[in-house]
Amino acid sequence: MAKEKDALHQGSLDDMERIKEASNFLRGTITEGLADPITGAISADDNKVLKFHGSYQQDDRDLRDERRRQKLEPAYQFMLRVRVPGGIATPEQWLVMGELADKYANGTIRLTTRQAFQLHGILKWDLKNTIREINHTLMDTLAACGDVNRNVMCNTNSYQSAVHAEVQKWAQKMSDHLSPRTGAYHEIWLDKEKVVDSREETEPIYGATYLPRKFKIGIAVPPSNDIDVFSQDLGFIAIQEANELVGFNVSVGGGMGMTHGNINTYPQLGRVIGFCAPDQVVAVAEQIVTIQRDYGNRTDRKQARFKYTIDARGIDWLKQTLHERLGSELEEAKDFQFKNNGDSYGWVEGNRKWHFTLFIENGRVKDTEDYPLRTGLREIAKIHEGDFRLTPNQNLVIANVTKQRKARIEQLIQTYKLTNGGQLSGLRRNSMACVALPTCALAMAESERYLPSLIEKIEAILQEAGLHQEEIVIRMSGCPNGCSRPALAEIAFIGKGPGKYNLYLGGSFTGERLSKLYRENIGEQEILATLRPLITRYAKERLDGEHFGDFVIRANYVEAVYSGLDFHR
Ligand code: SRM
Ligand code: SF4
Repeated sequence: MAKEKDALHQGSLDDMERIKEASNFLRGTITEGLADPITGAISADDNKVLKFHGSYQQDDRDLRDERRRQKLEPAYQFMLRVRVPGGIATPEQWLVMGELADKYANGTIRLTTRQAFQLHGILKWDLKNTIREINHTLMDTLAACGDVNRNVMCNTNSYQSAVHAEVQKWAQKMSDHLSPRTGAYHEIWLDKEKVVDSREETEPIYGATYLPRKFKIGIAVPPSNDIDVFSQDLGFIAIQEANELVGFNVSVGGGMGMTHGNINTYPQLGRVIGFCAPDQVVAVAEQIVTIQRDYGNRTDRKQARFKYTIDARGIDWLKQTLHERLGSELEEAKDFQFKNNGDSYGWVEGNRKWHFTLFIENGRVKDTEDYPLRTGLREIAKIHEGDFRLTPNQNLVIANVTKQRKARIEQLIQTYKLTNGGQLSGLRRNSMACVALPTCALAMAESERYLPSLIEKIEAILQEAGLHQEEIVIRMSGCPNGCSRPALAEIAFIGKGPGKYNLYLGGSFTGERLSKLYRENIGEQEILATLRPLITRYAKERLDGEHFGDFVIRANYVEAVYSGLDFHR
């Protein structure tokens, strides 16, 4: 243990550290808990270990009061997150996710803000079968959650150029390299025999107590910052010269989470510390992860993310430690330019194939009476010979469609009236909301179920101002954990209580600046009354090409924030 660590992190270890240590490389007593017929839940400790296996125990919060009245235990159910590195899934995998959603979950598929699948509402008795069936499709849920490296994000458009495709491969390599090595997953879910005595098991990168906190990596390919590279603990920015990938700028210490009222917690932007060649990228990732493993705060989980490790010790300390561990120095960072952090919709041609990006409101794939989205996508998956790409903005690309197959897919898009982003307002096209109620245990307010109707009301204001097609990034999170990355949005809402939100303004269209608190604890009427004059003035006074987030700063509504340390000032 390093000396500096002792000096900075006094106090007893967080209870989660005990749980990890006692779990015997993520086994805990999950198997026993799953077999217990008395309750639909598992123990509190196992629930924490279960996260490393990609699942959270939840209860339907819509039913909580009624069940309490009836003296029943909460309606326990499990959320399952399926890792999809870089967001690429085959049509077969898509079809299986749909089948599992019907068979075991709530009939919907959720595309997440980190390009993964989620199923909600799985009962304890069905969890094992669901994971097994996911495994049969060559996907897994290991390390989708927990104190490990999560789903590695990557620009979805690997068809755009050879560089995009190469970058995707590095994302996969990093993901594989940083996957936990424990046999627990196979033993618990796949009934695999113990290949080694679990007492002799090792985790070469993580060790027995894994990381102090979750860890996130993403690779952006400019000019698109679709993965919000500066929100990642570790971000890579692909640098091209003469259409060749020459390497990556390395960004460290981004993160979105905070706690209301606790100014020691804050969203932070990643900082670019240098440049590495492509074949160094896995080593850089490993060393950064081990630095966080060794120096991250294990006494206080609210201070345990990598951003706080860096902010406590300084960026120069990090660079020096990284250089020592790598045995070489990063080169000076290279120039790059981002143009946006959203998706563009509709058909594009690339690499002699066609690709259709479909807007999926808040990533929820379900059928409603007037919008049979799930059925439409299922019918497409049945005939699709390419693949599906889950975007970092909760949308979907029907990718790698041959010229011959395009007409049939287009016909299905028309038959099921699958919404082409182009028909929507610029605000909706750039919107994201986290899951929140009824499944998220941490939600303080609605998000996914509310943002669409709020946008409708803001759209009316935009329409009056002649700005219906203006691209504005709007995001909502049901609590300050920031799962929809609201601190990077031009207009952001963070849940404070039922029907009440803090309104933040001033993020940039490219995801390179944090937003700032503008109004606290306001409901819908006040939200609309607050936004109306801003939007009207923006329509009249904006400069040529000026984005809304830039305008609210120039017009002095909020200050520009480039460091999380200034977020609460
Ligand atoms: Fe998240 C916790 C959903 C992306 C920051 N997040 C949760 C939990 C598991 C709630 C819980 O701990 O009980 C939510 C489950 C809700 C549900 O019912 O499904 C949840 N997070 C999600 C997803 C599904 C939101 C979505 O609408 O897509 C995203 C899944 C991503 C994935 O596939 O891996 C999701 N979460 C994010 C992001 C965005 C990102 O990673 O790009 C963030 C902000 C970036 C970051 O990590 O700093 C994020 N989630 C959090 C945090 C705050 C962490 C912190 O630093 O304080 C928590 C709470 C925690 O970890 O204690 C959290
Ligand atoms: Fe839940 Fe909060 Fe994340 Fe929304 S931001 S999914 S409410 S933890």
